[in-house]
Amino acid sequence: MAVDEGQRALCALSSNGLATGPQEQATNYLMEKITALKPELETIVSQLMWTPCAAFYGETNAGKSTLIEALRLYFGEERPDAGISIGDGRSDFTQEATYYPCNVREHSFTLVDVPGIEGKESIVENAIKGALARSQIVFYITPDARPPQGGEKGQEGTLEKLARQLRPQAKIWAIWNKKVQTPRQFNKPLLEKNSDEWCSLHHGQNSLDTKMREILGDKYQTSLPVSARPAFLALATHLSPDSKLSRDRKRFLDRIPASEILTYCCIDSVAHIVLQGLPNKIDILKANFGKIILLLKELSAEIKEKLNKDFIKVALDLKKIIRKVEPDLERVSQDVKSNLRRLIDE
Ligand SMILES: Nc1nc2c(ncn2[C@@H]2O[C@H](COP(=O)(O)OP(=O)(O)OP(=O)(O)O)[C@@H](O)[C@H]2O)c(=O)[nH]1
Ligand SMILES: [Mg+2]
Repeated sequence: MAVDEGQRALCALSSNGLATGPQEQATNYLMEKITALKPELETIVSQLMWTPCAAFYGETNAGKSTLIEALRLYFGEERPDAGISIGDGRSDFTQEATYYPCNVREHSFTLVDVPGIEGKESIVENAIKGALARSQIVFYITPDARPPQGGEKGQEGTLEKLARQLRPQAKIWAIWNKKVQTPRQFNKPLLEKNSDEWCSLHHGQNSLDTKMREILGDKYQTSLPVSARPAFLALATHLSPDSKLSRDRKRFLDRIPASEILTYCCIDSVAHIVLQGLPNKIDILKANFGKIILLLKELSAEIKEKLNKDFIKVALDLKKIIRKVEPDLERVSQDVKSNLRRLIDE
């Protein structure tokens, strides 16, 4: 690896007889730093996400997995196991974050199924944290149009939990997943203006929008309605014929054409946010380079401070060494860059 070359360059310097006394100490110090840099860089690079992520986050049973299943089909993925991640109503069904890579035309991104926030804290907390840290968009999915409850007497309620877990996030939307049960419900729009649900989502001090904006500030965008299960059923053309999902699909499609179901369920609006709202590859590249450069800048500041403190007397001599090492460091940095580019291209 490129950093090894840097080490070799410094070794060569000391064996050249250039570095003696404090110079040798300085060289040793630099070598130590470069050796320590290697695993740190490797850890950072291994944690970087190269495709943008949209996380589906919220209470257990809200319909996160169902909505992701619907979106994957909407984005053109044909799978024999469609519907497999949908829970059966037991709580804590999904305990690990699951990452689903998607490709839509030139656009590559990942949909992240985050464990339910009411799952056993010790089991799911880290998985939730990791998934949110990687995502540039978060959808908070809720089956209830009313805002989440705050805790009583200093206890953490759902609202406080959201405020805590969503803090480092970029953009957040709330999605009200209306659990439509029968095709008869299609007689009315999914969300009627000025209906009780509409007011719960959008109107007044106690609306979901107001409460979410209070805890999340400008990162919060708005709330929108979907109905995940009928959308999934309309899109799932390859279900095994004797499954419950298949019977449910028939129940809806016997009454309403698939295209109408999809329009009613508002799956378009979520797909649009994913496609338009995620950063492009260049932005992701910039952000990832930024993280690496930050580490290098911190290291360089540390070295500078140490030089000023301990090696100022031999600074002039050191300058000579640095001039000699410069081309090697330049090569190391070029190699790191090209290795990273190769990683991204893979
Ligand atoms: N009727 C109806 N049921 C739905 C809808 N969306 C989800 N469900 C049902 O709600 C249950 C839970 O859905 P999931 O998608 O597994 O919920 P989840 O948010 O992933 O839950 P966890 O994985 O436990 O966090 C399943 O039985 C779904 O079929 C909907 O739009 N209408
Ligand atoms: Mg789930």
